[in-house]
Amino acid sequence: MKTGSLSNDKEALTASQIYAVVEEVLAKTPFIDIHTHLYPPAFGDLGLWGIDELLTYHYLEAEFFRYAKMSTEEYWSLAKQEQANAIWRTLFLENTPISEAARGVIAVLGAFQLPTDSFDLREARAFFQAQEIDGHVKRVLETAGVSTVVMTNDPLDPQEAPYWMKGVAPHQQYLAVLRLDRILCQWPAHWQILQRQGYRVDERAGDATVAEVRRFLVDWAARMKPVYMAVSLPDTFQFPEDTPQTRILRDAVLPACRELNLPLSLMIGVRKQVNPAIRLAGDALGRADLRALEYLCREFPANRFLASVLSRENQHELCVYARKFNNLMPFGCWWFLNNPSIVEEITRERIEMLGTSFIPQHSDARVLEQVIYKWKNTRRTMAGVLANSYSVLTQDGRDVTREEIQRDVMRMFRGNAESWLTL
Ligand code: RAT
Ligand code: ZN
Repeated sequence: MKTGSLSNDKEALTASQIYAVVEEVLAKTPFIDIHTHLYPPAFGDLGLWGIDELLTYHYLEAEFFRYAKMSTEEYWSLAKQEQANAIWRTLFLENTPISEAARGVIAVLGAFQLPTDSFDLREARAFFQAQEIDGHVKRVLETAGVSTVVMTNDPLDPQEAPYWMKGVAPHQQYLAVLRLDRILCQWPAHWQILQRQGYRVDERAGDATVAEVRRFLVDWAARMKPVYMAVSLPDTFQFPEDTPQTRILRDAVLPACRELNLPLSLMIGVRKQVNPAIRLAGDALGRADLRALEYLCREFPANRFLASVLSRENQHELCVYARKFNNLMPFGCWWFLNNPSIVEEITRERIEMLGTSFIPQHSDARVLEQVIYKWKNTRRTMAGVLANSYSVLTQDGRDVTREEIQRDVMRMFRGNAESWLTL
């Protein structure tokens, strides 16, 4: 075992100390969660929390339909509490909750000392009903070790837009993101909304329309104060093409991002609604052609791109592109990738290829309390991955200190986000 001294007088850690120090630093560092679907209390019913929302999370609905005797039609006809009861009975009592999403509910119940194997949900419901929302938000974020969550805010979402229009008060711990899915991926179905707001646009999206879309984005950015713009793209995404999507992206979104000094987040690889019968749970994934990302990074060097790719097969290429383009920041192990075995693989690969110059994870939480289990899992996986990186480094002759571990963890879970999102 090596306990060599360091030139800067900082104490070198022994091999047996490394894991505990990494674990402790991860536990004590408040993370920035750079992509969620959470809303602060001022957004009313859009903010989901509590046991019924946790149980009816679409990740669990997908698993429920694998076991349930119930048809999808019957399930969708039930009230939310009845759906939650059915999922609890099926996934937590009749089966052992060992899947990632099911174990997550157990971890949340455990965090609040609620029963994890009770026959019904009475006690859990009573607990959540008794919470005052502002205090509960604070406690949940603190328990999760998260200082700040970044939202997903689509200005064309009919439920959400009215809150922004009437000037919803900002929440210190929730940052906005201008999400572009409807504008970039469903333009023919949404251009009229811009028209109704006074922008001179049409379905064809020629030069005049694109200039108006840019004006729309700048106006909405003034309203939302987003920390980046974002879009989820299919595995078939190509750029450039002769389509409204390319024109709007190239001539409205990218210039607006440059003007406002905002990065653009590209989440690539979703195959929407392969099974519409299970609704939000019905999306799948596909391997994408990342040459589109290569083109964007190369041809638009004044833009910064955050990128997350959904297919496991695209992860290595994403790291390679990040080595070629310093205007590209890989982030997160998204959606179907957010399982310990895959997170471990991807994170090791990223460290090996990029050091600490990436953002390892986001929660993608849709229900407030999910941040507790999702970040608990990330810290647990990360501890092993990082400890291993430091151990091999010491074996190769370079000692590590607590200060270096703190610097690295800060960088990956705060600093990289702070500098990219200019927080
Ligand atoms: O992870 C999810 O909940 C997905 O349904 C999507 O919301 C995805 O994360 C996205 O942001 O499009
Ligand atoms: Zn998401």
